[in-house]
Amino acid sequence: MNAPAGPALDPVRAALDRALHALAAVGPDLAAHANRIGEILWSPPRIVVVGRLKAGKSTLVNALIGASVADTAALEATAIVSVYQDGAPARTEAVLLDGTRRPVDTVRGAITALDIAPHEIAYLHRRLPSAAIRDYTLIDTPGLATLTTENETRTRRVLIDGFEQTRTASVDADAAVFLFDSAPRADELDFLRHLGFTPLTTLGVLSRADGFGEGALGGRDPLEHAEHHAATLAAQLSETVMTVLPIAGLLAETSHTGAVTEQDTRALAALVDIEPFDLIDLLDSGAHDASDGIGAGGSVSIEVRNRLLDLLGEYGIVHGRTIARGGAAALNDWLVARSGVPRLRSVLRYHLGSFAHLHRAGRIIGELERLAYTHPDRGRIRAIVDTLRTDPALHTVVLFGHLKAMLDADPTSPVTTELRRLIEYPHPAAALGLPPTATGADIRAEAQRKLTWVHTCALSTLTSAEDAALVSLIHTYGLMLR
Ligand SMILES: Nc1nc2c(ncn2[C@@H]2O[C@H](COP(=O)(O)OP(=O)(O)O)[C@@H](O)[C@H]2O)c(=O)[nH]1
Ligand SMILES: [Mg+2]
Repeated sequence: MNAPAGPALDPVRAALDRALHALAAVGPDLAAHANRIGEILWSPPRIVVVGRLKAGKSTLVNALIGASVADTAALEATAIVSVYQDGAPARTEAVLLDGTRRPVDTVRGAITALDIAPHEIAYLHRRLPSAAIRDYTLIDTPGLATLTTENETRTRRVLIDGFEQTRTASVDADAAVFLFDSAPRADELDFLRHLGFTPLTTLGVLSRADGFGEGALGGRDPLEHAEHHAATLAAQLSETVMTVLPIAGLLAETSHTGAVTEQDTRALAALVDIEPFDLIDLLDSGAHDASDGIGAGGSVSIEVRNRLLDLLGEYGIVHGRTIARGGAAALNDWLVARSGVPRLRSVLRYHLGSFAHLHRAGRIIGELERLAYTHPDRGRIRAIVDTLRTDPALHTVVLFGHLKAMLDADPTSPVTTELRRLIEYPHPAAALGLPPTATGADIRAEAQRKLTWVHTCALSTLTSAEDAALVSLIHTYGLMLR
């Protein structure tokens, strides 16, 4: 295993790495397995972007990567799952259904020609030298309930069917970003449940926030309105997503790919004196339609107006005019701030990212357990897995595995709620549902009370998932008592 040199390993990785070394020492064929599993350990967690066609998935992927690499136009390419991974040189391979890989031509990130039928392609593996995807690999999907049912089949094949069959094809994702406008529909939530993520590894994104509610020209600021709506949705969907963030994907893509020029900014600033009604006329006069409406302010050509609309949308034009007086850099800063991406990045990195790491550690334990069932040397492998599962460093990973099993078996059980809180909050007081002011004595008393409760639950469990979870909970509260 090629462990990267550098800062000390985090304890979870160190424990997994020890287990893989122990596995490799058992026999030559197990060394190959250890290397294969090690690839999961040493590559960043994988975050899949899901949602309806035109929800804004590829736009958001472009914004996060900081370059227009994900197609938002060519239908052919949008119908395929794309995996974006940090790496140099920039290159794209088509991974076919039978596992073979074929190079695909690109020019500055964009696919120029795809001479393979989309139905033969499992996914496109794209490598780009980009610091933005160093911490996590992004997976863009065609979306569900799309134009054709074929697209949906392809998404399902990689995300759901492929889940069981192609664990080693490294398409397995560790967390999901789920995009929707207004509110997610029943079929979308159903699809999401099939992906098998937990609320801790699923982030909701309310997309197109710049056009939310009455839009840019309405009485209420759409971003502020979207913020409010996102908070309501987060509360309603708390059993599905960790939170919901509003994102203006278009503003995000434009600002993060550096598409705005000084010339654009001057053209925008020139609109600053146009009266609101005239501006509405100007923007409404059939965008992208060269036949009418130069307009209202008289100060902008159809071409310029269309370019500004493509870059900024109505919201960016209406509200960015005064900012534009300060120049392109000021406009770009404003767009970044309004896009919602800085907060999204921070959630991806510190919240979703940390739970994605837990998920990935669980995947590695799952791989080892599969070997412990199937390999002739199962006794020695079983011992390695047992050592790993009882390692204190992996305690949260083990609890996370129980949470996943309980979400399947009995999502509304109080045991499920308990597991989620223990994983979500590292500090004992919060993990027990106590206020931060709780004293050591309060914590011990609460842990004792929970321990009694768990023992009562254990007398009448409903599922084997619950049986197993309770054993771990008894251990957890026991540790807190000490
Ligand atoms: N105004 C606005 N347009 C957006 C936003 N996100 C995406 N779009 C536009 O919606 C269209 C579809 O977006 P795309 O990212 O291809 O959707 P996908 O099918 O989910 O990948 C594109 O023309 C985008 O420019 C947004 O936040 N605001
Ligand atoms: Mg797309």
